[in-house]
Amino acid sequence: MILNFLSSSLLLVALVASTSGLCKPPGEKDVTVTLFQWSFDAVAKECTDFLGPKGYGLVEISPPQEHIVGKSWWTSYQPVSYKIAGRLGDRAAFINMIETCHAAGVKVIVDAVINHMTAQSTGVGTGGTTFTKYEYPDLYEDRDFHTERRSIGNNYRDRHNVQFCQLLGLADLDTASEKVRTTIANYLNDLISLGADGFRIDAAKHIPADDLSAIKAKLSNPEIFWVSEVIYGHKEAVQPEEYLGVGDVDEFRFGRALKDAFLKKSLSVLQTIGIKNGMLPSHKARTFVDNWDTERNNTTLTYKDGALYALANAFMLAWPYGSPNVYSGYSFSCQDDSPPQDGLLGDTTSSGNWLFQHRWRATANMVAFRKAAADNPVTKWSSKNGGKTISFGRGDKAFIVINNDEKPIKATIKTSLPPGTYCDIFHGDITESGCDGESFAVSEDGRMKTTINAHDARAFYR
Ligand code: ARE
Repeated sequence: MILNFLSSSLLLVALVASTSGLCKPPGEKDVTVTLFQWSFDAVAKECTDFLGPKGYGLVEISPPQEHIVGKSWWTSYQPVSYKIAGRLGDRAAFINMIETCHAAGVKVIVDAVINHMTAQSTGVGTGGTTFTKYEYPDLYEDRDFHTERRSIGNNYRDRHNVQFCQLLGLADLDTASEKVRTTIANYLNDLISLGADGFRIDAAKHIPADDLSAIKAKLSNPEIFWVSEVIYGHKEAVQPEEYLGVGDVDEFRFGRALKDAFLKKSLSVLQTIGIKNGMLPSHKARTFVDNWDTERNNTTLTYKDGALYALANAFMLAWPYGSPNVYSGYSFSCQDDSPPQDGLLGDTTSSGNWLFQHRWRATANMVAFRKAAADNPVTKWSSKNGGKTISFGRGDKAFIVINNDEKPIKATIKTSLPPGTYCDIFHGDITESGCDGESFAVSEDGRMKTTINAHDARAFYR
């Protein structure tokens, strides 16, 4: 029994080690933050004030291009032209954001909406461009769109339907066409010329992977970081794995599995998450607890789950699978609620409904934990209390204990850390004068005595 346990632990450690640290986003820091619908000016300020100092490596921004006019956030997913002229800021603000973020050591990933244009029969975009659903001046005309002009609806089991019909009724670009490919590549090349470090490809599932490869091959930097949004669906015709040849892929199963584990209160299943359950290979997977779609469709935990949400983010950042993307959005009561833009533009300390999840102390400090853990494998995994309390180390560099029980737990834990005193960064910061929270001692034999509150954690690194 003990031998069995030991050999399965060793196998797990070997698997984690072999699937991590191969080919990550650009730069040595792999944690992204998505600042959903933040203005370029606000992103720039955040890069300097917070993201750089806290060690975030990349920031993903919402679509920058001209889009349909309207209050809801999702207007930015209906492009009218590829001018940088949406609600987030103009070209000058975009350039300033990239320069400022780069100076702070933060790379910029742009959300690229290239599967479709709008669903409106006619209109004038945020940048003043007049369009009809199938005519966009200097970009596209009727023949550049797929001719089956019906909606995909809910039929995701038919590949043709998914890739040649219209997502949500949006005019679907014919990405097999050389002209369309070149037009899209020109847009992405323009962003690269302004300093963009990578792209999130919106609705990638609806563009054949070969078409995306052909577009990527036309880029001035065909090796640029690229992550395809391909939502996993059981028995669907188009699967995320098809897109691994183009770049990284968003792993939606990860966030769903976290929700399942934290709500069912047994975290023991997390011992193999990303490893044994058919998820994408670690070096190609982008992980996240939620994004703007999943927080609205209840498939993942969200800010509304409070402590559980913070614990899930901590687990994601501590676990050596994929490249984590911390989501940061705003509170909403209706799905379509528009972003509280004005509050953020004027002053990033005023909040409106902005949530600043990436600034939550525990989450922000876990970015440094991840950096310290580097490529060290999982060690000293333990699941106790009926799976409600787990702990694990990342070699002798970092250690975390998560208690998802309704009540506090007092424990003497065998850690992976060398003897010494460690600051609990889940609650405190390491400052120049030391730890401004609680510190705990690790004895000669690696044990630590501590109490972990209900739905809480303690985390340490060196
Ligand atoms: C809005 C209105 C619609 C209207 C449309 C056109 O809400 O009622 O028909 O405009 O007038 C976002 C919003 C949409 C919005 C759209 C355009 O979420 O509500 O539509 O912008 O303004 C599929 C795709 C996946 C996509 C999701 C939403 O595969 O790529 O649908 N996600 C991205 C973005 C979204 C964005 C778009 C794409 C469009 O992240 O924010 O839409 O650019 C299963 C399948 C999934 C499928 C999912 C939902 O899980 O596996 O593949 O996701 O169902 O249908």
